[in-house]
Amino acid sequence: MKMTGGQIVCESLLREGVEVIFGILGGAILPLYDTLPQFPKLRHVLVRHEQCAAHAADGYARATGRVGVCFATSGPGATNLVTGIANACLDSVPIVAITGQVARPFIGKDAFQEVDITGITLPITKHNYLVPEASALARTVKEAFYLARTGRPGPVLVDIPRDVFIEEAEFHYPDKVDLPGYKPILHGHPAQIKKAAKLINEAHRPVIIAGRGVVISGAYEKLRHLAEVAQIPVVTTLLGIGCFPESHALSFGMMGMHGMAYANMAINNADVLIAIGMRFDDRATAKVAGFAPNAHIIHIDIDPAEIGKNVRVDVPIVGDVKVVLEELNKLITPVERIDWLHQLDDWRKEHPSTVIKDSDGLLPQFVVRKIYEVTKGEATVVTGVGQHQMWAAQHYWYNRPNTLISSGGLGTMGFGLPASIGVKIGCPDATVWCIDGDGSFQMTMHELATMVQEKVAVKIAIIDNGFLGMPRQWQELLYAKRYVASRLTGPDYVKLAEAYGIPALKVKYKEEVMPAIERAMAEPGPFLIDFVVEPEENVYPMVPPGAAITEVIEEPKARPKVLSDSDTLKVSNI
Ligand SMILES: Cc1ncc(C[n+]2csc(CCOP(=O)(O)OP(=O)(O)O)c2C)c(N)n1
Repeated sequence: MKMTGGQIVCESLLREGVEVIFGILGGAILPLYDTLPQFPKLRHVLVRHEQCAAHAADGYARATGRVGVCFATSGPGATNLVTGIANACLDSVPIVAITGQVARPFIGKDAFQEVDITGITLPITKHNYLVPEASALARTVKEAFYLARTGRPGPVLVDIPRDVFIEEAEFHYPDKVDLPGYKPILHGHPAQIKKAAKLINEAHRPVIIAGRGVVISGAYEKLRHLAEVAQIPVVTTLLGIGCFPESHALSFGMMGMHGMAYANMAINNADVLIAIGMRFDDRATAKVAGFAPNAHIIHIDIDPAEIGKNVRVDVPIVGDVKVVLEELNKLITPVERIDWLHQLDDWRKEHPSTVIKDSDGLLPQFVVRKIYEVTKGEATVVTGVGQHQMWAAQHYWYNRPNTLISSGGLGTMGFGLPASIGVKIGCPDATVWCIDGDGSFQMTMHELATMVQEKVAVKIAIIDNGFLGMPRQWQELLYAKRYVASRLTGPDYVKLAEAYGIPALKVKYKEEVMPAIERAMAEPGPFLIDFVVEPEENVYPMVPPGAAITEVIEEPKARPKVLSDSDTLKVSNI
């Protein structure tokens, strides 16, 4: 059957099970938009900035486990996607970005709105394509989705010249892809799995570090089996949060720069570390030289490029986490580890890390905890980047995968609001809270309009400290309180929300917190709360940059009045 290029793209998207596209139109991609009404099963969500189309597709993909899709026109539309694509790349999120390009005769002529988007996105996509003719479209879309979701997932960009959308070609959707150079390894090497099992069975102080790979491969049950049978404590990376229930007795919280002190101590004292679907990011490991000095390290990851990249590994296992754990679990002997688990519990008591101190003022941690209480831990929390992101990770406890959705690798301020739109559209029955910083929110707050137009019932909590808080904290602790360019004003967020048609409240006092959250929950549509919190509250524990994972600054008993360069770092070795 003959179809136009635009029709082929839409039909191919339907064949891939796509239901939602986030995007903004423009000249080069108009012919594709013109065909959309012929495909009513494809819902198009008009965002207000293409970066947010990519973030919404990203949030949708993380929350649903499906591939997120975004559209943008050539030139500025395509370049606006770049941050969102890089964000998805660093967090291994499967998205397919379709961009319009200038028509073929204009390519290379610096035509109006021409940029080399395949060149620009080469290092931040898993793969990208410039499609030369309509007859190549179906195969290309098929490959793009296959590449995005298989192996280590990631973003794929398909750039399509305007005249290719108009050109006609025979439509044939391939059953399978033929990519000879691309064969993700799913099964771990049996000899390596045996070695790993021996190490685990002989270990005295083993620790599991679980990362986003566990979430991606859906290996929660296998992970839980391993932990329970071998009685191994589980710590997670930021993006691994929720892959192991945080209410479980073997859960020892998030590790790393703002992780639980006791999680870092567990790692430092481990004799065997089982790192599963994580990549030893520097925010997780802190100074590599001081990382787990006494441990044999087993590293299971689907991407061979991650093995040995950041830390030395004794037993590398390349494969899909779920498939490898299935095999590994067969070789694990049940054991009791009373001493090790007691020791960890003692450390947890000595360094509790999530106690919220008494304060007359409104503390951000208190706000997060109250959202946890009102939502009974059942919400999906989406964050921006900064202190509030860490408080959302520390003070809300997650028992299900994909319930904390946050920008880990790229650390993209502005991710929260658009990603929460994608999450809510992907999971309409979920209660979705966007816990955002006032700085992060101001980067993408125009997406309130998208929320209203598309009737997306996200609840928004702005942790309004009047600062770009995380760099301010660094300035306080590392730059003797020289607050250069970190003070931040903002609009009246209540009036702003109301101008968009969203009901909103400002909260300044502790007593107002619960009623406001309850009011937001009772509202059928979106709701915004501006929580005006203590401006100079810090995130603890904190491993200062350059320090080892156990060189932790814990919550000080009292804030020093004046900090000088020499006494800024009160680091204690734990
Ligand atoms: C796009 C982008 N620009 C700059 C930064 C550097 N940065 C990290 S956190 C932060 C401040 C975040 O402020 P806010 O959203 O208000 O959150 P808070 O730390 O106050 O909770 C900045 C500027 C970043 N991560 N992303």
